[in-house]
Amino acid sequence: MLKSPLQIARSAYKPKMPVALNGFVRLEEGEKTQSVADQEEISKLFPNTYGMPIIHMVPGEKPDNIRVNVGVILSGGQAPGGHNVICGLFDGLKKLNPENKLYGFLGGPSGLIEHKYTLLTEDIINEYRNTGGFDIIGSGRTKLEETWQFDKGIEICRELDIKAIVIIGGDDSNTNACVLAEYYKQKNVGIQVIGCPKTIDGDLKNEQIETSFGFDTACKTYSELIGNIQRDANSAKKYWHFIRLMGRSASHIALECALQSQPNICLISEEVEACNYTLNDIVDQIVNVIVARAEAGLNFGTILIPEGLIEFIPAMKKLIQELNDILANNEEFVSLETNDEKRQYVKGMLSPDSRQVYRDLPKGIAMQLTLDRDPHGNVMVSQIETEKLLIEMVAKKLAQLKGEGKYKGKFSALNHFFGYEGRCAIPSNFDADYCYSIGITATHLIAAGKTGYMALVNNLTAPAAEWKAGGVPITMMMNMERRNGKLKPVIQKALVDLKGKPFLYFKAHRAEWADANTSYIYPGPIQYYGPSEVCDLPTQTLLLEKGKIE
Ligand code: FBP
Repeated sequence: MLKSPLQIARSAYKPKMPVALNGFVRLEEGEKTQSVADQEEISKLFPNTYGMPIIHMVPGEKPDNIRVNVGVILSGGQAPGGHNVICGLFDGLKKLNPENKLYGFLGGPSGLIEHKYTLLTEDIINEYRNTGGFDIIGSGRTKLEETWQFDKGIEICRELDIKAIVIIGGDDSNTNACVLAEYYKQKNVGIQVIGCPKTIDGDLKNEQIETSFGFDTACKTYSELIGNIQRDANSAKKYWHFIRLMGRSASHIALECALQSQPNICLISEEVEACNYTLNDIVDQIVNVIVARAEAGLNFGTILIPEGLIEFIPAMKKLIQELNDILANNEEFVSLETNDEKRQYVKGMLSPDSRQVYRDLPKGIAMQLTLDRDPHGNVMVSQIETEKLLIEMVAKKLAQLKGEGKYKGKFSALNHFFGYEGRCAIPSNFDADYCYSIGITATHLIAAGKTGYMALVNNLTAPAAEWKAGGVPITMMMNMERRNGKLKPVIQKALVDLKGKPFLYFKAHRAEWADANTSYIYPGPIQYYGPSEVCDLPTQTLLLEKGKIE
């Protein structure tokens, strides 16, 4: 594989690890656990994996000969550090017994069902240490939810003598991991399933899981780009930059980037929903800042827009919910040939309020909401160009104000979308260290015979040596939610907490960032070498949440 000088240097980087993971571990079990909500339903659906205790790992002795083959799956969107989870798994397994084998299922969960796999060797692993991307085995979004799929998994595990499957994924993929673990335990087939918390979106977190991996690197990458744009804006002083940021649902990425770069405006979807804002309210808020800055002679600025915004505007949310219910397994809809027929069909089925909202949307956006769903039934928000929609609406409103003599500035806007630019970046030290530790932790859970657990590494604002490792039962994170028109057990998504410190810090400062000549911060690129306070810094979100900064 061709490598840049930085990649060559990074292959030799030795991830820092919690002291407890340097040698072998002993598992200490805490109290029995409960799901975050809907305990009765979840406990009935997961009779074999519900209520297990949280696990803490402390230094211990080498366990007796653990001979175990493991299969690993990368699931969902790429996130920096995924390769290091696999490297940690590989090293951990070989340390337990050099005969242990690690198989990678290719192309995501479908690799398990279709029996597409590769044996991961030392040479392959060494090529991928501390690199971004998921290309070592590829990823995919196939949903594991049907028993025939689980049974295909049993077949291949028997053939390869695999005793444990590790699923590296976000909330949906770890929900699958939990369902699979329950099924295999119920069938008593001797296959353990362990999950690992991945997603750049940062929404797979809770009291135990402090952050998902990849969030750190992705936010630092986007913040560098936002900082560069801000410096350009402040130099040329002629453009308003509308920057949409990835994050399917929650606004953690937008918020973290705002904390790192201090833009003039950052929209937070969760606030939009809580305040019941309409699209017009949002446009008015943006226009107010643009007009105020124009009065001070500042016809430029930056606006961060979370990718999931559209789904959080209450009227849009209702519309999407209705669309999901109408479209779920709807063969009549699928049989319609043209987009116009589909639009007419959908319109006829919507409630009067939602029909009005649907009618008012630009055709392209209405069609995106109608047609594109991922395998989990989610609207593919990364395809919806909210930043362009907002530019159009803001320009219209400003033109109207100009006509009324209430705005004398010049509005020239540029749109950007940062998503794929950050998902495969070379992992920051934080993600490289965190992911490797997650991989090692997963091997210890496997060695101890655990199933239905997510590998846990926390205390992440301390130096890596002081991080703590363990496991958390996946059922503990679950609640019942409506998906594809049906109530399903799923891991509860962590949205931005409007009472949480990161949002409150942002709220306390945003007026000053909006008005000022410039409050911009230019974070610059991720640093891989140099002083620890520059290279190992966790996100502002984590530092604020843990009270490390005020
Ligand atoms: P995961 O939740 O699977 O980690 O994916 C996150 C994400 O990057 C979202 O931010 C984005 O909306 C989505 O994936 C894009 O999906 P795709 O890669 O299929 O375009």
